[in-house]
Amino acid sequence: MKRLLTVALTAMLILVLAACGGKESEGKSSNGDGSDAGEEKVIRAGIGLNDKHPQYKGLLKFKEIVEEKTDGSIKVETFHSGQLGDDRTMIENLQINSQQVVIPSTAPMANFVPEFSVFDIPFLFPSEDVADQVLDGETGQKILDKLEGQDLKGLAYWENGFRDLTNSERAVSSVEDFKGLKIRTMENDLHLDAFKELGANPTPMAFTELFTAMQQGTVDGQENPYATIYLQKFYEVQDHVSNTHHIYSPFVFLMSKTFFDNLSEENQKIVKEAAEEAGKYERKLNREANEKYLKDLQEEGMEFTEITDEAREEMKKKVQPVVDEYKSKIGEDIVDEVYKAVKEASK
Ligand code: KDG
Repeated sequence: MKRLLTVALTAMLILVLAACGGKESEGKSSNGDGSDAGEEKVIRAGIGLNDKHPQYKGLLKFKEIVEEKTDGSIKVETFHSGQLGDDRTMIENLQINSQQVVIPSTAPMANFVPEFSVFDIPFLFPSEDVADQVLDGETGQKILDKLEGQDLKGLAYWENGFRDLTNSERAVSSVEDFKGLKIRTMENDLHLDAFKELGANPTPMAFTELFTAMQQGTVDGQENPYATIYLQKFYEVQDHVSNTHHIYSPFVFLMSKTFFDNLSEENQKIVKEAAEEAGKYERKLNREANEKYLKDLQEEGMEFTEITDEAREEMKKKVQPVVDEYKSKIGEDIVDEVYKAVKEASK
């Protein structure tokens, strides 16, 4: 009798262990039958911007679609304002699957996949429409695919937008006015070198540290789209805004590759399509926001300086040596391919 009991207990133990062990490492779906049925999964999704920003509204849309289409078997927990860390930290969280989604700008992504800097070449995209065509096209996908080697899955491109300069020192209307301005840039060498070439004194810094740095005067200024400048209340610590539109910043919707690979094909399709659909929604909200907020910034007392086409052309010429230098660092082929795609899409 005792022997029988031992055998039964051992068998049950093996069964339980097999069931637990398989959950994480087995790859495609835990039930081995291609479905995740009965298995609840949680996506922890974090961003750097606050809950007023179109990026967060887009994330709530992603949550809504995923939870609806999976009948709640995949839950999405959302965190804003850098609650899970700055962009670099959150990207590293994805690599160890302690977080499952983050949506950073392409600029900090270049520290993980250098080719992402191609999208941060100053004055590359003439419009949002051209950017959409290139990013959602073959070239955009080719660069997303390079993330696999970093244990990251790129599911879609969202929009941060055209970046404009603000500062607390003086109105900036030409290259000369950049001279000696202490500008915070994102953690991206191309951004840093471009602002150095313009004569400014740039500092790379995480977004989570930016407001305090401006408040304490550690930096004189920064550059972001109007929606971010307004919704993050930068007008409380900045006096001047110029429509430099010097770089179009895409966001990249990233997922942990381990988490993605552990989903059934059906759920992989759902999260991919949800990221794309919510991305289109976010872009629309973001463009309406950027339209609206320049006026609101002026109502909050910021002085707006219109950059003339000549002055913008002067800036473009001034940073060209840096762009030429980065062509080889990013990869000649991919840079040529993106310029060709921009030309094509601009027709
Ligand atoms: O959530 C995204 C932000 O963390 C960041 O990418 C915003 O454009 C940005 C910046 O200036 O850091």
